Amino acid sequence: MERTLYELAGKDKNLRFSPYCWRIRFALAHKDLEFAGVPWCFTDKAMIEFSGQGKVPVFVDGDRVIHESFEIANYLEEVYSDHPPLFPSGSSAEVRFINAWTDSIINPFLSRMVVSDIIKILDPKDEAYFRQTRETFFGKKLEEVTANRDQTALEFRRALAPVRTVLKAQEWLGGEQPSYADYILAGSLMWARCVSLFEILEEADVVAEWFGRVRALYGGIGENAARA
Ligand SMILES: N[C@@H](CCC(=O)N[C@@H](CS)C(=O)NCC(=O)O)C(=O)O
Repeated sequence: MERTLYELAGKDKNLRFSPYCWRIRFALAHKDLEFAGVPWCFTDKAMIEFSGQGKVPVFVDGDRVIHESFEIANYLEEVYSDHPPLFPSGSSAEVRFINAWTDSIINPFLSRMVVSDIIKILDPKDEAYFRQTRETFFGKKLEEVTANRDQTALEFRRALAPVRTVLKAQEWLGGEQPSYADYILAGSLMWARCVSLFEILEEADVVAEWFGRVRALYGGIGENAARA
């Protein structure tokens, strides 16, 4: 069966940088499922019109079309139940919290550190759209949003305290093996890593060490990913 993942890309079509698409990249690798990754730009709305909405990831599996990363992960778990589990406890219910925490706390921190770098890696056709929508959202210029990023990085690292606590007790957020919980947070960190050279984590941090372990999984798909 043919599987396709529509993924956000920059002017370099190999540079795939959406946090939500990275979650699904890792999830598909975990399940050992082959797929074609189709590069998509913010202004390519018509390309994914068939999904009934305007955001990626969009995952097509034969005649099934799914959007929303968490829904895609649930779909993969249900349909490919004989492949390694993304939710080893048998339910995605608790992981929904990590998804919500990452989206509502971690992603805004990351955005305040790297949003002005994103515009530099975009396909030129996306630049005006990105600047206009994001500057309306923040109520200021992108460059002003990241102006205090050294300070933001300190606050961000403090916000990772619960992750640090867990990783001091176990190797992965999923326990003894990586699970979708790992891919949620690592997907967001991949976003920052792919678009910016700004150091969001200190090297000696257990979170940085864990992120290195996630990047090394599945032949190093994270480690070897195209970067700015
Ligand atoms: N809750 C969605 C979020 C998807 C999302 O926001 N995707 C961004 C790319 S990172 C997007 O497609 N944005 C389109 C736009 O801003 O026009 C998920 O988890 O899949």
